[in-house]
Amino acid sequence: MHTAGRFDLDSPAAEIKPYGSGHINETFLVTTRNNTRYILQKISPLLTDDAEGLMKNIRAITDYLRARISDPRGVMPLIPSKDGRSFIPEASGNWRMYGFIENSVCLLPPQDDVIFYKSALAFGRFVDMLSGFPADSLLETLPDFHNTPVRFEQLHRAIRADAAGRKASVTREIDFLLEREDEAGRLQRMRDSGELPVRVTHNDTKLDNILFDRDTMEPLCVIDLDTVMPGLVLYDFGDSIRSGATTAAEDERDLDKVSLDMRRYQLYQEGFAKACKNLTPLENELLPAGAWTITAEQAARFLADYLNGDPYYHTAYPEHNLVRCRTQIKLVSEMERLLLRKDKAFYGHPSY
Ligand code: ADP
Ligand code: GN1
Ligand code: MG
Repeated sequence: MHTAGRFDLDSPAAEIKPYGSGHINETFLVTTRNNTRYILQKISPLLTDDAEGLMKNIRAITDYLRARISDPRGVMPLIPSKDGRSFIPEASGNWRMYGFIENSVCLLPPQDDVIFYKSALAFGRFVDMLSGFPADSLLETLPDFHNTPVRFEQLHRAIRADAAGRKASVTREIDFLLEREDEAGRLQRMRDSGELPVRVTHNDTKLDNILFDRDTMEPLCVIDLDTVMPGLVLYDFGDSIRSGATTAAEDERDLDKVSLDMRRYQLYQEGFAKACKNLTPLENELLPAGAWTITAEQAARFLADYLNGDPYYHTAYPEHNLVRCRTQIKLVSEMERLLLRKDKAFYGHPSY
């Protein structure tokens, strides 16, 4: 029997086909004989081997949200296995099932300004709504996911190992990032010292992790909950800016096309602060630093994966991760020019 048949579907699966464009998990659209649709996912083994803990977090978060959101399409509907489990471990990996949120669309950035503003409201509301959720009851299933110093340590390790023999071709990118390593660790140090509050955050706030209503184009549901963990709200803000307030795709080859769209930046900031009502003055002040930090971190993650021979991110061609790293580096430069130029700490860095 196919894995899909082991879940509690309304009737047997009639069709199963690959779906979506995520970088990590494998996603399939399942249509049953009754024409009901479901989303089947194989959780990447590189994400975590604690699928039990991961699914426990997702169950707790979705139950909490369901008690507060009246729209049944507003929360990811987990479908248990026939024997009542939240995932099925198989030799091929750990599988889970969600109900398909019908009449919804998933939009890839860059989109228009109105959509982007609405995504700020949706992600801001998500953090705001979870502010009453006990953060320490969540398992840290992906330890150090946005611990930027650890991400740079992983880059150092990848450089030392040079497993794919690619180091010599990326010295410029390595130098650019390592010059910024110390500054990139600043927010994590402020988290460690207690200056910045730890909240329940989404940690992967790309536009394509929101489903919009196809008719009204209003945000319906925040999806991709694997990374919901205790974290800094600045990274949630920043990841949306990194991925959505940019003028080009994450894997654009022509760097002249890659810049920071300041109008988008301001719109997002406005929407996010409106929806996430209790940002502290320090958090408000550090929003630009959040955008810069996660973009530098993402560049380091793509570069480390490239140096390691691309084990983590799905790639379509051999230099895909390097191309992605370069767009992030260009954005880091643009952020230094447009967002942080008054901050002395960033003077003197060569631009890209
Ligand atoms: P990844 O971690 O690989 O990004 P996601 O959980 O974001 O995986 O899912 C991949 C894609 O599948 C999404 O971009 C979205 O288009 C679609 N998707 C996921 N869950 C649902 C759902 N419950 N209903 C409708 N579409 C969904
Ligand atoms: C991954 O799974 P997806 O495509 O939503 C990654 C994010 C990165 C992003 C870069 C679990 O997101 O952290 O920012 O790629 N997710 C995980 O596009 O590593
Ligand atoms: Mg996703």
